[in-house]
Amino acid sequence: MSLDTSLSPATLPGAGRTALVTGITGQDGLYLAELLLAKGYEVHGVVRGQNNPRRELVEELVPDVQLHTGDLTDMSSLLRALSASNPDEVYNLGAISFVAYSWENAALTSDVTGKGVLTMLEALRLHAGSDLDKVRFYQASSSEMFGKVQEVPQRETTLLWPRSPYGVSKVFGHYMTINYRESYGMHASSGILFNHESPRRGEEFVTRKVTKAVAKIHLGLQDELVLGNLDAQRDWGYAGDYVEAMWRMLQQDEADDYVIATGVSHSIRDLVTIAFDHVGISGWEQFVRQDPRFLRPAEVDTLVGDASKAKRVLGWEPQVDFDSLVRMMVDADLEALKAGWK
Ligand code: NDP
Ligand code: GDR
Repeated sequence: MSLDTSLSPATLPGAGRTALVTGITGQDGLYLAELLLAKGYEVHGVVRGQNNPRRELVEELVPDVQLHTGDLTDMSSLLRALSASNPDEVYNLGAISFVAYSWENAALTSDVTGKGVLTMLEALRLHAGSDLDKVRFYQASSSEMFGKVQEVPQRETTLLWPRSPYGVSKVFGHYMTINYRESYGMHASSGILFNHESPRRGEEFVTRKVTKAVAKIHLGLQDELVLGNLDAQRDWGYAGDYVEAMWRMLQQDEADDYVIATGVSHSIRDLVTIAFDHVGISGWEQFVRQDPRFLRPAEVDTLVGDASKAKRVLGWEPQVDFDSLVRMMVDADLEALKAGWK
C-alpha cells in the first residue's frame, strides 16, 4: 500500500490533479496533505479564523499546501476557496470533532459538523455548475453514528442510532452526502471511519491524554491521570493508514460508502495498561483516578467495525495494530517532552 517512489513526478497518480481539504489543521488534514503531496497532487487547504495558531504548523509540516481562509458556516468563503483552487477532489474533514464538547455546544456543533456539510456540498454544486460529475467529494463520516449498538460488528448497512449532538450532526452530513449523490449524480463518498489516532492526535481525546500523561509520569513531571469511563471499548487504528482509505474511495469509478476499521476493539483499561507497561510501570491503578466530570450524558459503550467492503473494493487494510499505535504515541510524547528540556 506504500507509494512507489520509483515513479517520476509526471507518472505519479496525482500528477496534474488538484485537491482541496477542509480541516487541514487537524490530525487527518495533516496526514492527508502529506499523502496527496507525495502522490503528486497540488494541494489546497481551508483554514479557519483570522489568527489560527495551527496555521503555522501546517506551514511548517506541509509548506507546499496553498492555504485559503474559510469556514464551513460561511458559504461565500468556501466558494472563494473552490474558485481559487478549482479542485478535482474535495475532502471535507473540517468539523467540531470532540464528542464531549458537543453536548456543551450542541447548536454550534450542528451548524459546523452537520449543516457545514450541506454548505460545502451546495458551494461545490454552485461552483461546478454543469461539470458537477468532474469533482469528487469525500465526507468524513464517523462510527459515532452507530452510537447505541444494534449489530456487532458495525458495517455500512447497520442501523444508525447516534448518542451525542456530534453523532446526530454526522448522521445529517452522511445522509446529505448520499442525497447529493442520488439527486445530482455527484461523485460523493462517505467514509465511516472508526477512531484513529497518532502522535498528532489532539490532547483532549483519550488516547493522547493517556499517552502524554504516562510519558509525564514516567519522567516525574506529573503524578496523576484523571479519566472518565474506563470500560468503554473502541476500535482504534492509525490515522496514517486511514487517510489512504479516504484517497482510495475517490479513485473508484463509482462513489459509495465504506466502513474503515481494524475489526479489533479494546477498552480504555487496555489502553492505559499498554501505555504504562511500555514505560515499565505495572501497577497503573496507583496513578489513575476516575472523575465523573469526564463521564458523558450518554455513552457509546462499544464499537467494532467490519471493513470487509473496503478490503474487497478498495484493497485497503490497516497496517498498524493497537499495541504498536499506543507505543508509538508514548514514544513520541516522551521524545517531545525530552526535546522541550533542551
Ligand atoms: P480534528 O479535531 O483534529 O480536526 C478538525 C478540523 O476541523 C480542524 O482543522 C479544525 O480547524 C476544523 N474546523 C473546526 N471548525 C471548523 C469550521 N467552522 N470551519 C472549517 N473548519 C473547521 O479532527 P480529525 O483530524 O481527527 O478528524 C477529521 C474529520 O474526521 C472530522 O470531521 C472528524 O469529525 C472526523 N472523524 C474523525 C475520526 C477520528 O478518530 N479522528 C473518526 C471518524 C471521523 P481549526 O484549526 O480551526 O480548529
Ligand atoms: P470518541 O473519542 O468520543 O470515541 O470520538 P474520545 O477519545 O474522546 O473518547 C473515547 C472513549 O474514551 C472515554 N473516556 C474519555 N474520553 C476523553 N476524551 N477523556 C477522558 O478523560 C476519558 N475517559 C474515558 C470516552 O467516554 C469514550 O468512550 C472520537 C473523535 O475523534 C470523533 O470525532 C470521531 O468521530 C470518533 O472518535 C470516531
